[in-house]
Amino acid sequence: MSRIAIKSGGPAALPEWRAGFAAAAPGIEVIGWQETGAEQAEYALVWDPEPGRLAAMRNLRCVFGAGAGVDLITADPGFPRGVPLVRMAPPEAAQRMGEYIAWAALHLLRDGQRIARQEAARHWDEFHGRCASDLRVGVMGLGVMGLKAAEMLRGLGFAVSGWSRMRKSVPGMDCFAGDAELDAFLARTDLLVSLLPATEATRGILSAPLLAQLPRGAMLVNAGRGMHQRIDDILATLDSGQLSAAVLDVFETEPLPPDHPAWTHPRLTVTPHLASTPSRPERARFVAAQIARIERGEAPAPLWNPETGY
Ligand code: NDP
Ligand code: OXD
Repeated sequence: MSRIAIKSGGPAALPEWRAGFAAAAPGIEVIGWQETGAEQAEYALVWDPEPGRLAAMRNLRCVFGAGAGVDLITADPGFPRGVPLVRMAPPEAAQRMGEYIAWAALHLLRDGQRIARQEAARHWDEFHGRCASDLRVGVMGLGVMGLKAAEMLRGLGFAVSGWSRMRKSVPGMDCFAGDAELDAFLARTDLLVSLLPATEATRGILSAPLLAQLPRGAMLVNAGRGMHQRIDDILATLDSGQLSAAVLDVFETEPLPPDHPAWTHPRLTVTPHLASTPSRPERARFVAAQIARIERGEAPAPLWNPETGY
């Protein structure tokens, strides 16, 4: 029997993890992070392990990130580099992200904040806005999440382009690549969607100089990481009208402090890091399938790449 030690959701989440693994792979024993035997487990499923803790697990064969972004795991200077690190990627994760991005894009397109304000004031004003095909969406990051979001946005009729590190070829979509093509990508983007991973190259990328390259009145959605955005720049750019509206799901400090000005900005919609969290049974099924691959001698996927940092 294999053992998996879990640090995700705290002790209260353990019964659900246990039920998920019992259904997906009864041969895997689930051990809480603080329970006896956790240090001896062959597998770990973690969101934010304490520094040094994974390195102390001598039988460790594979680490599973509880999320797609594994930055809180790799931030540990003692992270055991020789052990494979698998990012969380059940099919439901990309689907959920696509749904969130589609919701955010439609919310911005149809001015959901104005609708909510009018409703609160019982004010009947039949305003009319743009159509999806009028809006050029640019997706930064064309990985598991970005490609699915782009596909779903195109299905809704948005004109979508994308930007990634290495060039992609996606039928029906203009694909830009690398720093050299960032300006051209931004210049044709009315709605910028950021689904980048947290790396040193992407830290603070959503700051005033980049936002200034968008057409005036452009809109922004960030569901990548809070470290990508300079929130003061975003608020100032909303005030100046360079950005007309934004939806942010992620923040440098989470939970966002109650007195943070982002909560009350009239053209900013804040969501509490909920863009895509697959259920525990969905994640248990995905991890169980990866463990089965490992135990058959096959490589799990998708693996975090220490060379690129994502
Ligand atoms: P992937 O690793 O699959 O994709 C990352 C994409 O970003 C790739 O297309 C990559 O380019 C591109 N990229 C990376 N660095 C650069 C760079 N310097 N310049 C241009 N492009 C770059 O990640 P996922 O799609 O699975 O997830 C993306 C992020 O979304 C996660 O890291 C996480 O932070 C966030 N996330 C947030 C969630 C939420 O609930 N808010 C839920 C899930 C994920 P290339 O293709 O060339 O390698
Ligand atoms: C993730 C997240 O990376 O939820 O999966 O942020």
